[in-house]
Amino acid sequence: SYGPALEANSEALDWLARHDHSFGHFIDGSFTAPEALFDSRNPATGKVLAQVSQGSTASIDAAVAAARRAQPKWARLSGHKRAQYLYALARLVQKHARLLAVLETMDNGKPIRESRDIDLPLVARHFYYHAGLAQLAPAELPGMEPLGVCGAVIPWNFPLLMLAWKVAPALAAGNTVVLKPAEYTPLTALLFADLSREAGLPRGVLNIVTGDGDTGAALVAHPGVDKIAFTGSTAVGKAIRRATAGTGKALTLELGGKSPYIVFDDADLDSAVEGLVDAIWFNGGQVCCAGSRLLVQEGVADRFHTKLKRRMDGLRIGDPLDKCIDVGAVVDPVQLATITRLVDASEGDKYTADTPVPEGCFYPPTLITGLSAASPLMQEEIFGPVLVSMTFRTPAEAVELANNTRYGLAATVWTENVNLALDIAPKLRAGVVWVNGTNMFDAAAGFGGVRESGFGREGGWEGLHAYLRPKGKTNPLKAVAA
Ligand code: TXE
Repeated sequence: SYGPALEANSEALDWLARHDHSFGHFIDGSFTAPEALFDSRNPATGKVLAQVSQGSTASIDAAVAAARRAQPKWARLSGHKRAQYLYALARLVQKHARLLAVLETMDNGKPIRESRDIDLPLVARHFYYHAGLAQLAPAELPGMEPLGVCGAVIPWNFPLLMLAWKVAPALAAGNTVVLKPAEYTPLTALLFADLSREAGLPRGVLNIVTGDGDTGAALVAHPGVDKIAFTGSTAVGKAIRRATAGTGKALTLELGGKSPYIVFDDADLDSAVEGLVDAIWFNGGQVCCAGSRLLVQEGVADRFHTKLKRRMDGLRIGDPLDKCIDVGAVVDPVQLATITRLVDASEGDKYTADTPVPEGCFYPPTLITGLSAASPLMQEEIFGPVLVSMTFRTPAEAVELANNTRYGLAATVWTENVNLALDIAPKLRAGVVWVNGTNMFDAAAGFGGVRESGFGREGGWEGLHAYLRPKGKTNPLKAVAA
């Protein structure tokens, strides 16, 4: 299957070659000389795609300084003018969608079907939507001003989409940005930097500094940063909250999850199985809101598990550039080792999909049953293609089990009984509840968690509010008195 895949690759390989497979940071509108290079690999092949720079405190200083210089002028532009830049970015994402999708798949290991049909369209949609908000905001939100310089620290599971979630609203609201991509997947952000030049984005408005957690920590600690937007692990999110406590920095956190997927006995079981494939095997389960905890009503549990196993056996795992592949590579051997360790340590009954698994950084779709509600795999994020399952008897028990973790990102409910769905949805502690469907995203719908899944919303007007602050110009009491 590598034949056509390699051909599809050539545009991405050309782009890497144009940069000599070696990248500095993108600061003040151009790439800096590379510093302290480290490898970015294709997890499916283990091959080095390019080398990128480990950002030092000095590079963060330079990026923040550039963002500070650019911010007042960017904020003074009319919303209409800022929208023109965001529309230009959206159109360039569409124009280069194939190149971006292939590069994303090569850097991350996700199936090309997903990067091409899901990630890239959502990225473009995010920029289009926020171009609209940029135009409307001055009239709709009078008296609001941008925060200033926003630092964005993003994860590797949706590298370009997470960039879009942070960059589009920040720029729409009149902020400038310093973005730190994840160390496993920096390449599409660097390609996006190239596109931002093509769009004519004024220099300093978007800056990208690559590197690991130390680079992220330097950005978080920088006194010239007014807000941090973070998506990643709960542990790092908590560390960032501690690091920003006692400063005036604004903060939004989108963290981990152990989202319940609840199937009632009256559900359309075949559709619920299909939904579950999306919930836990989309992006190999490396999704913050993955429906990783199946709760299935006792009466249909055996039937549902049988159907599910049959469907698991049909999943095709392998070369992510092959259009027929359902499950690609795990992002990095470190993550693969974590998944393996967690599953091997678990006492449950394990079912492994009866499907060929290539050598290398791949993990088979796995179902684990027979765990207690308190067991580590029921409580903690695995972030891999591993589903845990429990049964329940009553709706009340389903709600209790669903809420029995420290997280609260998403929840999914399958039932043909609309009254039941409407009754339990408000009782589920989650930022979003999907009914008879799953993984439904749109730029207009604010996404985010409760409890240890974080706070703040991304998308919609509420997402824009996270990049603005009110500035009182008149005393409303006086205005009333007059
Ligand atoms: O995440 P990290 P990792 C979860 C998932 C996964 C686990 C570990 O369970 O198995 O986290 O993944 C930067 N200050 N999620 O280690 O470390 C880092 O460089 C500032 C869920 O990759 O949280 C990267 O850019 N920044 C999640 C980003 O934080 C720091 C997606 C995320 O990396 C930093 C990813 C620090 N001290 C992992 N330390 C989701 N919610 O979708 C690291 N970083």
